[in-house]
Amino acid sequence: MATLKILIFPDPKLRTVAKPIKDVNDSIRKLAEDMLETMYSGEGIGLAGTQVDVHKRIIVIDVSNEKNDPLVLVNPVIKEVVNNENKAYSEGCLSVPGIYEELERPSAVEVSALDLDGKEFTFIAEDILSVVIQHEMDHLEGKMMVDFLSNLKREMIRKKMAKYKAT
Ligand code: QAP
Ligand code: CO
Repeated sequence: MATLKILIFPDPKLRTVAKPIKDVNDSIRKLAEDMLETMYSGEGIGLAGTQVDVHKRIIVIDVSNEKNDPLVLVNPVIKEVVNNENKAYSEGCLSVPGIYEELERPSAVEVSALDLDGKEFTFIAEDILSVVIQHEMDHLEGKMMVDFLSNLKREMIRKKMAKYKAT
């Protein structure tokens, strides 16, 4: 296993739209392992390929308290917003370290994806899992949580990140 370098906002590479994975092979399984290790070592609960400069449609998540329940989604799709009620969550991002902002998103979504055997599975995600999946799927579209904030807030975060990078 290996930890991967995480791109930090406003790196333009974070704006890349990720490509579908055609074949879930050993190199994808290795990538998933490395992404999980990178996420765990950064004390994250979600990470998208985009964030480690691999522009393929893969995300890894673990919202368990014990950090022993990894979830890998290949080519994830939101099939349906199950609950049109929006819910506010304080979101963070490994690509925007030290910043947490309250955002509103649909509170439940039906998701389908491939697992690491290339098999399709479908489930309903609620609560924090729903938020993290939507957040990580935005990364695959080159979209980030800072895009939902005011220009002023985004500019402040840009300055903080310049300082962070200098450390
Ligand atoms: C997305 O983000 C998420 O600032 C995943 O200093 C997070 O794992 C969606 C992290 C929360 C909804 C709620 C952030 C680690 C991890 C930081 C993460 C930091 C260290 C963020
Ligand atoms: Co993020």
